[in-house]
Amino acid sequence: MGKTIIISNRLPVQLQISNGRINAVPSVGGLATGMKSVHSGGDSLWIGWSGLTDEEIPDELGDDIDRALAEHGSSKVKLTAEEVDGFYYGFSNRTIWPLFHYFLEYSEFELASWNTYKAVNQKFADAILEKASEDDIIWVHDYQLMLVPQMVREQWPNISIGFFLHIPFPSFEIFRTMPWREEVLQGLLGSDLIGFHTYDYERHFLSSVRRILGLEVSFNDIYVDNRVIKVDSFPMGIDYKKFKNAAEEHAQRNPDELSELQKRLNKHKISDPENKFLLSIDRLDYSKGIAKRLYAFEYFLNKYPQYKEKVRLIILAVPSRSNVPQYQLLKKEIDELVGRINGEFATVSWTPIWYFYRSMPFENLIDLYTSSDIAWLTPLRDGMNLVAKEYIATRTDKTGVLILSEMAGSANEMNESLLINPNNFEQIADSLYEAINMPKEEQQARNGILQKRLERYNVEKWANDFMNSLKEQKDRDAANVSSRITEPRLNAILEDYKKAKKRLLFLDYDGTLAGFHNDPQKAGPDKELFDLLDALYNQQNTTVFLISGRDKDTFTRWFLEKKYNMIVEHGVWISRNGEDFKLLENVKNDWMEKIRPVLESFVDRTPGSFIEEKNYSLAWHYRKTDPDFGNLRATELSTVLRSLIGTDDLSVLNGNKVMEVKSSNVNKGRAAMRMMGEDDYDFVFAIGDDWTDEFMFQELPESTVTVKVGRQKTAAKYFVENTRKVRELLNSFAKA
Ligand code: GDG
Repeated sequence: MGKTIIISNRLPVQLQISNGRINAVPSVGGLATGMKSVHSGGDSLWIGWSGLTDEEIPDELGDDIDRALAEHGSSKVKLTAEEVDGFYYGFSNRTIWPLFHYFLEYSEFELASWNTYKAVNQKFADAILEKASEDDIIWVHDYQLMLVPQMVREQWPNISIGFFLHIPFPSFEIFRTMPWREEVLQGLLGSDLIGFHTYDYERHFLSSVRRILGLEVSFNDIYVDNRVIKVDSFPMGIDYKKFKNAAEEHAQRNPDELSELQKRLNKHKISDPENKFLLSIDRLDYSKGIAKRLYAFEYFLNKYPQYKEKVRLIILAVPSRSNVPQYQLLKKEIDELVGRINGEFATVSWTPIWYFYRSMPFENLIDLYTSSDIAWLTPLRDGMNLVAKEYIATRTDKTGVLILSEMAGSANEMNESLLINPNNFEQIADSLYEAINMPKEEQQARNGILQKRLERYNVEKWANDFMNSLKEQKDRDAANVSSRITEPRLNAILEDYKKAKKRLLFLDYDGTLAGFHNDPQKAGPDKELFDLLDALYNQQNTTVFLISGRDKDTFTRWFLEKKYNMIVEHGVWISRNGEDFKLLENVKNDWMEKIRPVLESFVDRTPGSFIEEKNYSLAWHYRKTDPDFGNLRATELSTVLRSLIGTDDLSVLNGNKVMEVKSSNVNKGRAAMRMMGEDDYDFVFAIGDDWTDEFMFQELPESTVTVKVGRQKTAAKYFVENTRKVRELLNSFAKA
């Protein structure tokens, strides 16, 4: 087992240079704490940017910095000021951050910063390739590094990579506006496991993967060529004990041990015990909805004037990204709003808002959490929001009310709080009223449940769950790989092939010999395929059948003059040596008149779908429809058809983006078995990609070499990844 490598934009330590000496101080942020169980001992390495640009690091201190970082299991990626500008302040925070938080109007699509983002992601990937090895486990964090997984995968195909996104993943409608959406998705798909805070972000991501890349998704697995990528939600928790213990310790302090801030807070409490403190803590970021909260506070004071002089709003806005223009504008807006509201409502003995624009030490954070009767957190969008969880963890006597925006990821797990829509001032004002008047018992009942949950699913559990899931995914992959046609396995198959006296091959066409096309008529054979089939067809002692669900007219056009053996419409028709197609099965088609109008009504209601009419079957194709809508309609159609056909001799086949109605006595397995019975074959081979090919895999005898194209569940013995690999395999037969 290798090491664990963690990669994030920033390292979990801060560098301080004083008097030419370097000091590395561990950061106290949630991520750094959460990763403690993963990043410990000598078995892990954290790679990230140190926070100092190349220009800020004196040449002579380079080695000292590396040594200081190494003491904390960290290693730095060097970035110039220009790179930080384009990569961090540019693409990360002026494109991805606003877009992923639904602030479309703030998103800038600048080619130059995208290029810097790519180049810097490559630097991070290179740092991994330099410091890690292929048997290590890599965990990449957050939106600044979305291209890193694929960059590493290209060099190390078998490496285990997990990615966690700490911010929301937006709906497809938002994500699709980004010019480089394909590259970003491809970058992420270099991972084995992709984690999000909530199921909503997960399904938005899967929807983009299907719609933008057209990839096959089954539940939360994505199939990409030879890999299966798992997508899951892991709601991040907090270091519960740390906050609980700090609050307990805080409660036991002597008055003279209290911080200045706490002393001041207490003074106000004592002078007016009825007065309620409302607390708002966030980084100063437009996604946090601070300005809107101020407007809502004004609305509340007007709606419930009896609370003038009875409530006080404490706002801690932590400076953030202050060289991005949007943040400067926001700061100005908030400064002015606080001034205006205080000006409007203040009395000689009361200032409604206390506003702090700074970062406070941990101790003061605890002062604020423990002193506030209500935590009022109303982000417009927030990946998770840890402040909400921290507030609850510090409420040692279980009192206190949390008012939380339903747009925060944490709202999913904090149902016992008062959930609000941050745009609904009426609801917010009423929730503040409810919070102020909530009986103590009710507060304690709600918080008791919340605390239990937060204590159990803490940040350590979050990190361990993610790592375990990543390891499981690798094991699952290894188990799957056991059915891959490896070099030795191929050699063994080829030996049998050569030794055989009579060989019989069944080759499915669409998705096997040729890739899919939105218009099935355009997916015709190419020169390379003809050459391959000619070579097989001309081989001694070899009978080759193209076996397909296609109609006979198309195959007549494509292949008849080649004289290949063909079975079409799943086994209704057969043609050998260039003869016209003959019926292989006795089938009826008088049912079509009844079923066609049903399919037509589905075509009318499902844009992009169409009917393919064959002699003895009707197929409803939906490859070109919206994937979710298509699947929904397919399920609906399946139910309608099943109730219609009842006990008739018809069956409904669910193929790859096609649903086909046909006689139930026809399928590829039955047809293949009939061909087998015609001679004494000692090497039988069947290959196909779709559900309809499973009939062959199931019905042909055990000794058959059955091969599935793709990684879906199958009765076949082996799999190959894609049509290119199919052709390689058949080429090796042709040369045997
Ligand atoms: C991103 C996502 C997601 C705040 N002020 C001070 C201070 N803090 C600490 C809090 C808390 C953290 O900062 C803030 O975390 P949040 O989760 O609330 O928000 P973001 O910084 O936007 O984090 C977010 C998170 O990543 C994790 O995945 O939840 O949605 O946006 O821990 O305690 N700490 C100190 N002084 C302060 O003034 N010491």
